[in-house]
Amino acid sequence: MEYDEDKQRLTVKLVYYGPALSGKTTNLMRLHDFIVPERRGEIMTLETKNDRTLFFDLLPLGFTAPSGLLVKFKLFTVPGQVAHDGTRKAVLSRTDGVVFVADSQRSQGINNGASFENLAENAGRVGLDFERLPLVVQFNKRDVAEIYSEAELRERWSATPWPLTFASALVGTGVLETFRLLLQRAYPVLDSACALGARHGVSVETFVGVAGTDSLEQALSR
Ligand SMILES: Nc1nc2c(ncn2[C@@H]2O[C@H](COP(=O)(O)OP(=O)(O)O)[C@@H](O)[C@H]2O)c(=O)[nH]1
Ligand SMILES: [Mg+2]
Repeated sequence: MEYDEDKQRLTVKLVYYGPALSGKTTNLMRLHDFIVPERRGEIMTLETKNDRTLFFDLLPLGFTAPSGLLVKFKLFTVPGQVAHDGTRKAVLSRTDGVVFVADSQRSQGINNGASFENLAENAGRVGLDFERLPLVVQFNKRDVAEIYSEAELRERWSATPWPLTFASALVGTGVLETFRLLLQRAYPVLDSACALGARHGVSVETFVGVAGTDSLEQALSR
């Protein structure tokens, strides 16, 4: 988060994290498809040595709260490869919410676990309180064979505080649901940091609806 009370500006940062090839980029591209064109910026790439980070601005011009506060959103993916830990840390810094994109395939269980541990470690390293970090765990690639069942995954994650979503980012299912859930989880933390509701007149409904997203059908027919 970047919050400048004097200048009345808030920039919210949301990150898609996870192992290599789990579908982080695909989630971001699909989400971009769903957002009405007036409310999205171009997808851009930050490229360093064979390492790509994708990002785009939601509401590039921001939306103005009743208080006059200008709110902007920045959405990022991180490179999943082990070698790119430095980039992951940099992207994670001052993040307001994370979607952990896990690969549902049974063959990917170990990679998911390692990446999740890496998220917890890096959150600590950049000074985020992992326990309080708004986080949604998405199991992607539900359309593929040889995947963990929903029941198995729910059982395995039942002792954790994080909500699970199930998606096929390639098709687009679950992408918006995941994003909205993240906004919902991010709101209370931002609200306590900068009084979004009491001071700026931004309700959780306004916040979650900010992408102005269409239905899947509308987006696909555009
Ligand atoms: N079948 C299937 N393939 C997917 C899905 N999401 C992503 N993929 C594919 O998985 C590969 C890696 O996806 P990508 O988004 O680049 O992964 P990233 O490394 O996490 O950014 C690509 O070939 C995608 O088309 C999905 O839900 N179902
Ligand atoms: Mg990617």
